[in-house]
Formats: sequence, C-alpha cells, structure tokens
Amino acid sequence: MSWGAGSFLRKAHGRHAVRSPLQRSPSKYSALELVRHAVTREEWPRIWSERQLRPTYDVVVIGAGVHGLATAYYLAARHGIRDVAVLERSYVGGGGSGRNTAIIRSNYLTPDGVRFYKHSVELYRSLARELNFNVMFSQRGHLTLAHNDGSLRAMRWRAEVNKLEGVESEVISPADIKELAPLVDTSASTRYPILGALYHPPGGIIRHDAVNWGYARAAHALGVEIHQETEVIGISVECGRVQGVMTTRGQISTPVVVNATAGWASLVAKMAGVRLPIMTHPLQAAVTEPVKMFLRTVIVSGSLHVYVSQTDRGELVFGASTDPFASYSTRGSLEFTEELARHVLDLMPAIAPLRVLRQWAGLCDLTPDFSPIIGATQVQGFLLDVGWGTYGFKAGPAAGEAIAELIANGNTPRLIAAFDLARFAEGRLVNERGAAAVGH
Ligand code: PYC
Repeated sequence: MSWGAGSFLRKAHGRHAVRSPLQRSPSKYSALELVRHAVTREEWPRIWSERQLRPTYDVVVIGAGVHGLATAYYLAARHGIRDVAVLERSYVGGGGSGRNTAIIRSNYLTPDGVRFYKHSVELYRSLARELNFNVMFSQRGHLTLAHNDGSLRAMRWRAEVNKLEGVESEVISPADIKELAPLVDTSASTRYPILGALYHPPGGIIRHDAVNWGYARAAHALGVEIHQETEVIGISVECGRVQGVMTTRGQISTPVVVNATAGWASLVAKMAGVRLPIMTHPLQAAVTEPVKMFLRTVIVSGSLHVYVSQTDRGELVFGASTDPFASYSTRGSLEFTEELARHVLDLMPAIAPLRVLRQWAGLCDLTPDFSPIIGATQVQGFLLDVGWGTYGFKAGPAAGEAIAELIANGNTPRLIAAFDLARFAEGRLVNERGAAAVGH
C-alpha cells in the first residue's frame, strides 16, 4: 500500500539540506577505550541526553521500546531522516521491551511469519557490530517440547515450513532432547511424558536492555531526540491526515506519527480515530537466584504453559501463558508463581531447591490471528507497528527497519505486506497461534 509519504520526504530532505546536522559519532566501545578509561579515570559519556522538546518534527514515534527506537535508528541511519522525536510516557525500555523473557527465534508456522522473523534474527545477529554495543545475543538453540500427538504433528508442520523458508528446524526424539538438556525429565513415567521436540538451533536469548540502550544511543548520535516522561494524550487529524500530537509537555506538529506502543496500542490508535482488533492481557515472568550453568538451550512447553532459559549470569528466567483476563495491570500474582513452580518441576524435578528472586508482568496486545498489525492506516501519516502479542521483542529490528522504509519511500515493504490492518475486514488472517510459546 502506498500512502504518499514520498511527497513528505522530498520536503523533509530539502529542509535537512539547510539545517546543520546533529550527527556526531558516539564514543567508541573497544578494548583500547576500556584501557584508556581505566588509566585516565575519564568518565564514560552518557549514552543519550535530554534535549528540549520542540514544536515540530518530521516524524514522531510513540513508544521508546525496541520497535520505536529501531524505527528512529533506521530512519536516521538508512534514510537520513533525523528530525525525529521518540516520545515515551515512562523510560526507555520501560514497557514490554524491558519486561520480556528475551527469547529470539524464527520457527513460526506461516511462511509470512517465518520470513519476517528470519530477517529479524539476521538483524539481531549483526546488531552488536552495527550499534557498537554488546547485546549479548547467544544462539544456543531452542526446543519446543511435544507432550501429545497433536503437538508433534504441529511441530512437523512447522519444521517443514521453516525448512522451505531456509530456517533451521527439525523434530527430534526424547533421547536427543536429553543430550541437549540433561536435567529435563524425558522418562516415560513422568506426569506429562515428552514425545519429541521441535529443535531450532538459531534460536536463543539476548540482553534486552542492551538492545534498547544500543538503539537509543545510536539513534541519539544521529540526531534523533528521545523524550522520556512525555505522554501522548491526543492525536490531531484533519481532512484524513495526521497533523500532530498533544503531549503532557505540549503540542507537536508533524506529518508522520508512528504508533510503536505495546499494551496501550489500541488506546493510542483510538486517539487518531483508528479502531484496532486488540485485547490486552498481562504476561508474567520470574527469575531465580543465579546458579552454575546447566541449561544451554531455551526450553518451551506449550502444554505445561512454561518456558525457561538460563542467562549468562546463571539465573533461570521463566515465563508462562498470558493471564486469562484482559487488564492493564503489570503486577505479579501468587497464583502465577505457584502454577509456574508446579509445571517447571514436572519438567525438571532436580531444580526444586532453587529460589525465585523476582517476578513481574508486561502487557501483550493480542490480535485475533496472533500476527501483528503493521503499516499504513486510513489516516494519512498515521502508521502502526502494534499487536505483537507475545512475539514483540523478537520482531523489533525487522519491524523498525520496515516502518522506516515505508516512511522514507511511501511503499509498504513486501516483508510486512501480509500484516496490514485491512486483513481483518477482508478475511486474510495470518494465523500464528500454533507458533505461540505457550497457550493464550
Ligand atoms: O514466542 O518465544 C516466544 C515467547 C517467549 C515468551 C513469550 N513469547
């Protein structure tokens, strides 16, 4: 879909030609610099700084999570569009981007989904180099366990689609699982015997805060402004075109607004008069005390509603299914911890002595087909990068890159064409429910 951004861009580039560019190199992170700072005791510069909120920008991005920051970074880095403000009601990475369980994978079910997440994994692979920021991406393999014939069938299907799209995935036996994850109980006598698993070697974990900070630092160095504690409370639209946003710190006029929020996506869209088929549910997670490394792969059990990985610091990070009611609450619950412990111990009885340190919740915007809504809307200049459900963090780089391209060129990139808002009215659903880590 084309939405006429080309004309906006010609204007924007003209203005950039006369404006002095804010671009400057961020301080380089290298072994040499580390030694120099140790010797000189010179302080490291802040990775981004506050700037005065201005009354106009070429592009306003709502949400300073991985999606919003990646969009701003790619706009500046790939398209030279630097007059960009990222507005955040709380702090950088304070929403889903700092609350997820940091699992990266591309073993989806639909060809559109697999292609999209495959590209996102590729961008994640080169992100540390691109941003000069250690995002600690560790492709340590990802196992989705099957406890019944139906799950095994779905995994064979996913493996075939993955292979056709060039993504490494295969169904493996309980004996192979035992080799990859010795503490998982693969015996036939366990309560929910494991029949096999979908093994996805490129899957893994990342340090999610580092991804947010790395994008923020790189975008800021290119001239992008990041405004924390700046909540959007209104979006003005005239004659079908976006005109600007009202914030808790004043009004901004702009021809392009990107809704890159999670948890509040439908409420933000409503400000522009755009209705979204989204229900918001909390998703809880927890982390244990650190222990010596014993679990290399990421383990997911949809039937037991649990996924677990071990960080490089040694903590186990757990998650479950979304809470069974719509809510904007980010509080943890005792029920969650009890259920989680029960299911985790069904899988790995040996970890019973481990203590939980912390639990928290994030918000997931669930669409009817468990695929995102990304692209243009009926309001010219109002773009969506929303509805990621429980898949949002994995998608950030590819979504940000695609939205930046849409803004710069005015055409919807092929990679996101299937995820348009119109599909719900036109019956073109992209059903990714079967690729969910756990039930919803
Ligand atoms: O889809 O891999 C996933 C996932 C993990 C946690 C929430 N979703």
